[in-house]
Amino acid sequence: MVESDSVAYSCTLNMSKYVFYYFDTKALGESSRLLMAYGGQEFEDRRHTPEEWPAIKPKTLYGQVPVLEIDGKQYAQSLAISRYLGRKYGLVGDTPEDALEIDQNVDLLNDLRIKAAEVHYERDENAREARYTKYAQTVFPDYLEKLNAIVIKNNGHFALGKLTWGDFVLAGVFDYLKLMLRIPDLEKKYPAFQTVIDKVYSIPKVKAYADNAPPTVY
Ligand SMILES: N[C@@H](CCC(=O)N[C@@H](CS)C(=O)NCC(=O)O)C(=O)O
Repeated sequence: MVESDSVAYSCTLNMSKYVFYYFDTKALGESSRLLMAYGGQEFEDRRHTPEEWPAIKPKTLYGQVPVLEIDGKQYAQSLAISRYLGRKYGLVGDTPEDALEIDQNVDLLNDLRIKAAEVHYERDENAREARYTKYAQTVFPDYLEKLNAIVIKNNGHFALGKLTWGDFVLAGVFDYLKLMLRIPDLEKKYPAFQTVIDKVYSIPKVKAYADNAPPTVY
């Protein structure tokens, strides 16, 4: 391969166009945004307003966001997208069992997220408050204790004792979890979680993205 060929090849490799569709929140979208920042992947960060959403929804793959569009093809499901980016950037460990360990921990966190969402998005106020009281006494503490133990065992990471895409999922969804769990000082109650968040946000490319991202509550 002559030098001019190799330049043309590397340009072709880097030319994929990434567009990320989500709302103007971190919630289920931030882990993928953080991972793209980590990987140095330029992406168009489309943040839809609730008013725009009804017109966008039918054009998305499964009627939901986040969606990552790569060269015009859409991919859905927040964790699948983050796992894909993790694999792309060498953040899935070295063996299938490593990848399994990350997946199991991410799925545990996602189970908690789904339980919290069951409460948060319940429209009937009485049902919502009754379920919150029940889950806050039993379900939430049990998940939080397990997740906390995982991070302590992994030296301030979410799996494998080192940086993986799981760390980005925990860091990205944390503010959303705090809101839905109604625990604004969650990181004070479980300082291990803050360690994961700090490790992710102190990576220079991630920090540069976060410093320039629109501020959002969750
Ligand atoms: N399992 C999906 C859930 C996606 C999801 O619930 N997206 C919400 C926003 S967080 C959404 O698109 N809501 C608008 C709607 O369903 O119309 C994922 O992880 O990506």
